[in-house]
Amino acid sequence: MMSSKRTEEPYRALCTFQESIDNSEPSVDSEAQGSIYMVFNSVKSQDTGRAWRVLQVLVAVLGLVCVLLMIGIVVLLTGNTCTVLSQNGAYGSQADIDLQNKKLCFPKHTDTSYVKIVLDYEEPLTHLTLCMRYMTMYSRKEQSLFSLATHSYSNAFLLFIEKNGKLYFAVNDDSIYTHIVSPPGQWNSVCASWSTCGTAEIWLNGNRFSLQRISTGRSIETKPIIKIGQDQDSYGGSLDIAQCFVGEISDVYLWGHGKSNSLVTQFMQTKPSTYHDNFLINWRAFNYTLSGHATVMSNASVCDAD
Ligand SMILES: [Ca+2]
Repeated sequence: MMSSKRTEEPYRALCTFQESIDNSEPSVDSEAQGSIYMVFNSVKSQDTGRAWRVLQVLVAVLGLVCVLLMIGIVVLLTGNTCTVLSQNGAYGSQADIDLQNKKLCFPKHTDTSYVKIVLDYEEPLTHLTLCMRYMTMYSRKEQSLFSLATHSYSNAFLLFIEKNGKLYFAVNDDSIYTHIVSPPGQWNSVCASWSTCGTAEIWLNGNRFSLQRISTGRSIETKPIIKIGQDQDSYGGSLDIAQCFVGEISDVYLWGHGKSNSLVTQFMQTKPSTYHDNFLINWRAFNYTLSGHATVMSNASVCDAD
């Protein structure tokens, strides 16, 4: 029995050791392995969150860039970034526009409404002829039809209606009060001509009037500023609301030469379709800038002047 006992003891010891291994707490290596696994999962979770946030920011930035690109494309396609509009919605500035069957409308008493024309002839002018049509309802109001100012003279070439309804003409500040009455409430055709010889003439609705000599020997300087519908008392400025034109104007032509009876006769009789002369201002190729309430309308439209 003793021998049997001795034989069984090593086996039992081995089984006890094996049971102790099977039933023991996790070993040190197993704990470390679990910790690493947990840390790995934690890091993995943090990385996923950070990547998600980065992705959200990228999507937002891309969306903003797309919106800005679309705005840029729309602005480029419309191409109106540099166009100035008058208060009535007409284009503020035009070059070489044929205004046949159109008119300029000056509906309000302001010192800001006018049509501006800048000329750039190279030599001082020794002759000048202006023709235009106009209509106003006012019979007792100072109104400037055509004001050409140079650096030296604010009234370098001025056609004006006096308070008594008579036409006033000035060249290089040398002025003439005429007895020519401008009838209100109808379209009037007027031409005014001058040369350095001092000769000055006005035609109104087919009637010719010779005037006394004005601005003899003095030519009209280069780089003038023209304002239709306002009177300039300085070069390009000093406008007076009391002298603004209220009504309608059309068929404005300016020639850098003296009177031409056939040309004036043609203008007075009809609305000419073409003139074969060298124009400084041509209604059929008009270069102008609108300001304030001044606007371009078709002849069939109604200009609601105050
Ligand atoms: Ca004035």
